Amino acid sequence: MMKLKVAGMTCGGCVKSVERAVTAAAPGARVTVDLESGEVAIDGAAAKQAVVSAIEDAGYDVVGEAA
Ligand SMILES: [Cu+2]
Repeated sequence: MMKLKVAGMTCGGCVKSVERAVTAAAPGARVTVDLESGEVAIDGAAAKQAVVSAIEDAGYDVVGEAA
């Protein structure tokens, strides 16, 4: 389980974009996005660098790992 703190998500559309980006970078992983806290949880096999790049390519900023 990896948890990232992502800045720039403001609505349900952003949540969907991030979910899509992470799913594309980590096929088979389960993605949970908490819009309020800006936390993106990824459950399953995922390469952190690939996931971070995918989120940033989608237009959001990964600001760190969530506790
Ligand atoms: Cu949005």
